[in-house]
Amino acid sequence: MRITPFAAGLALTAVLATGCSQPAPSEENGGSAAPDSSPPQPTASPSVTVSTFLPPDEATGAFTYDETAVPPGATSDVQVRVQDGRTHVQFTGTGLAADRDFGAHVHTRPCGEDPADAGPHYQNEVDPAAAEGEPSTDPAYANPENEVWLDFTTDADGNARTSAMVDWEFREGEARSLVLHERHTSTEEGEAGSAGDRLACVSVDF
Ligand SMILES: [Cu+2]
Repeated sequence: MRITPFAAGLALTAVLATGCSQPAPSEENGGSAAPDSSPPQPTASPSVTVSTFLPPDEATGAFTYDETAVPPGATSDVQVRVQDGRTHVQFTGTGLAADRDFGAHVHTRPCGEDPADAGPHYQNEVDPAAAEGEPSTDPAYANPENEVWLDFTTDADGNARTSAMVDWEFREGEARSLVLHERHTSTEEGEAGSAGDRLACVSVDF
């Protein structure tokens, strides 16, 4: 059987109909037909670490030390993107305690069964006064420009997304975890950078 002009016309109509099933720009923009004026997205693709929090005796990548604040099964998605000498870190959590404040920082060592295993905060310029067991509390060094702070508050469903941007890059192999703490991070002299107990930890090779 040969394809009649009529049949070809039907086929073309079907293709056009399929094309029209894509969301029209006016739907995406909430009814406005104005062109999208946002700048182009960065081309550097992020490195992504997705983990599920588990108790220390079962965990490999993501440890919970407080199962009320971070129940087993809660998830972590950490995305890191480096561009033009700047580093952008984004954390997305699900299944966490609802409507709760958390402190969060990038730490130097991988997580372990002991919350202390993650070591101190990663600092771009390392505080010369800090020592093993005596973390930096000098606001000149323990601040969100010299460290990566990702403090957040969960919503009513226990979800959160937070991000930070610093104008430097991690030294390779020296930033190995993201630690979640019991409260938002202090900025005061003598306790800058402290955020209470370590509730959970995600190993990330930043
Ligand atoms: Cu911390």
